[in-house]
Amino acid sequence: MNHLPTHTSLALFCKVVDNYGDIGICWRLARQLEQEHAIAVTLWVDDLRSFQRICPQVNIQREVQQIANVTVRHWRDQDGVFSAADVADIVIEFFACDIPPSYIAAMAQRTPPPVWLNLEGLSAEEWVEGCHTLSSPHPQMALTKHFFFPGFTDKTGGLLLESPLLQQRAAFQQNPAAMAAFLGQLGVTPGEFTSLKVSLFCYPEAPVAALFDVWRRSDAALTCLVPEGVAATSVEAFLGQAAVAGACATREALTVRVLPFIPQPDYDKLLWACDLNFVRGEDSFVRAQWAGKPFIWHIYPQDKDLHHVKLNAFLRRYSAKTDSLVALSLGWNAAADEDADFAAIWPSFKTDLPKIAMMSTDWQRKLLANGDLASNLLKFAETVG
Ligand code: TRH
Repeated sequence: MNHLPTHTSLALFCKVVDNYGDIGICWRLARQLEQEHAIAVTLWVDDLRSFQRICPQVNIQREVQQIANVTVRHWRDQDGVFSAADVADIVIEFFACDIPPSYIAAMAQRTPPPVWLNLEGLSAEEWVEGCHTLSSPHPQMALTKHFFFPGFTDKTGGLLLESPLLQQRAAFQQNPAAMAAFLGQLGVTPGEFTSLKVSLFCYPEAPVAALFDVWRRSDAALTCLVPEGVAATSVEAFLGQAAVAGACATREALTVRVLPFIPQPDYDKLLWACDLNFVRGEDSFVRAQWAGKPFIWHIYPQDKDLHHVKLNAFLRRYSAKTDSLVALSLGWNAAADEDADFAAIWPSFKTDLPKIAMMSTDWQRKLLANGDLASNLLKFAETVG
């Protein structure tokens, strides 16, 4: 086994393809590597504006800035010129993004060459275990890249989890006054606090209007908290006004309240404070699993419905025995054989909520046994020479 140098440096390249997930994951990983493993991290980001939405300290005008002890560099283009001295001990490209050619050439000139990893997207599919840590030699240069896959088993890299997160969550959830104060700052009233609280984060295709119809006719009050810009068409139709932060309306049993898009740590608190979370993509999906609350996943849509395969792979691992959860998940993602009948699915799902909450705790125990992604990644980097 090789050893990483005492003051290990790491460059993480992040291209923001769409939305906030890519930068959300990279920023989380960068902070954790710095804070918990004393790694000198440089995060290269092409889209500072998206980064600023989840991390308000970002100054979109600056080429280089320090945030939470991480060096953040604006990755403008592929034309940068680099020498071996610029190259970090560990180089990570997120989700197969192309790092600048001159940086790769400088990597080949460095002695020793850096550990080069491609951090892949999360999937519960079985093939992931076979591809995790596979190597790919560069066709021309004396460099080898390794694939590193997050995942749900001990044959993958695990999931991102900061060491203090679960303790912070438990302290927050055991303190109803803190939860009420947090939601109060977002405009939630004491009456809404005692209703069934549901956070809603999804892609535009989600059948939000259909679910709103069912929730309106519920026998108990339900408050849906939705960040500004999410499911805007259905939210506006329900509100009868623009879905700007602070907008709110109650119709029959359902209150819909629009929240501002909040910084990442606050988004965790929102997940911890709600009784049910609708999440999407990768990062909020993982955070919902650490929140220990029931959640429904809206998966990022892919061509030829490839995402349905991924959704089913996850459901098989997570919830195969809870029919209402499977039915709601498939219906929410338009992945069922027939059109989903939410009026039938919702009541049984609601009845199953306590059982699903207990299942979340068991699930967490399984995930914890896999270790966390940042630690697993560094352990692997030590073995690569
Ligand atoms: O933004 P997303 O749709 O990202 C997705 C996925 O990462 C997907 O895998 C990728 O291929 C695609 O983009 C292009 O959803 P995700 O992954 O949940 O990321 C959202 C981030 O935004 C997450 O870090 C949580 C954060 N967030 C806040 O910080 N504040 C908020 O108010 C909300 C709603 C989210």
